[in-house]
Amino acid sequence: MYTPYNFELGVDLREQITLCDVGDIFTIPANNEKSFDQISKGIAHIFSSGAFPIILGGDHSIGFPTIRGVCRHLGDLKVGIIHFDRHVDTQETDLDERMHTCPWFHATNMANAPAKNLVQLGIGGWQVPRQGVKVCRERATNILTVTDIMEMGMDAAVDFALERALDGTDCVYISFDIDCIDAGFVPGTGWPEPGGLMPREALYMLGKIVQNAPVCGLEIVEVSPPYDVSDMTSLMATRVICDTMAHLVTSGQLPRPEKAAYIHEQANMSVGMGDWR
Ligand SMILES: [Mn+2]
Repeated sequence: MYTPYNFELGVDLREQITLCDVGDIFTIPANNEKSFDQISKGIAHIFSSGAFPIILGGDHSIGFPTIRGVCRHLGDLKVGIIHFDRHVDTQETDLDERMHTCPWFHATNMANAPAKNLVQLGIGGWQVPRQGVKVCRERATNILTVTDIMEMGMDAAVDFALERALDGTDCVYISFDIDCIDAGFVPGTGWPEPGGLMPREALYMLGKIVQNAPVCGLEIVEVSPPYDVSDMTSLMATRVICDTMAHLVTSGQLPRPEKAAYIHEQANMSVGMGDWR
């Protein structure tokens, strides 16, 4: 469905960067904690190689182990998280497990990923668990609802997101839950929520953020092809991925002549993984 060329951005991905699909990380769906360790190890390996990681979920539980893999190679530097979603995903557990409602509780427990640098865009509607809202208040995360974004305007929302995510950090990780977009455009997801962002609004803000921040990774989650209609959700996710790569090219972040300065060769062993037992 896609060509490697984008007319508006003047980018041909296949000409301008080297792409590699490294395949799937081996997970055990019935064992979240073991799967988290597998994911962190995989991401740490790819991130420390100097490649720009783009991770395709999977549900949003992967947000914690992906960030943990990045943090493992940040030394004592810090990462801001920009999180597109309708849901806050900040509660400690769900049915006594760490799962799709919980990534940012655990990610922001790591010294490399402070809660004050977590920016949550598009939150709202009738599916935001109150346990998570309590955590957002306690940790003072930064939330803009769809109405906030409409009222302040997208450029101001982007400025806010960049200011908060980059305050004292060295790079920004983008976590894009497809359900941040209005359910009418993304039926192929587990928790479709009416009243979300329009596709062009999400792509506009994503593009401005990528152009103006040192982005260290992207994940796109909650795309469920079995629930999809005419592949429209998958097509939207593909745009998020391809647009991000193109904006990384136009902003000079890719290709990388050398490893980004924030990537530490040496693993920070205090960032635990492999500790599921
Ligand atoms: Mn969500």
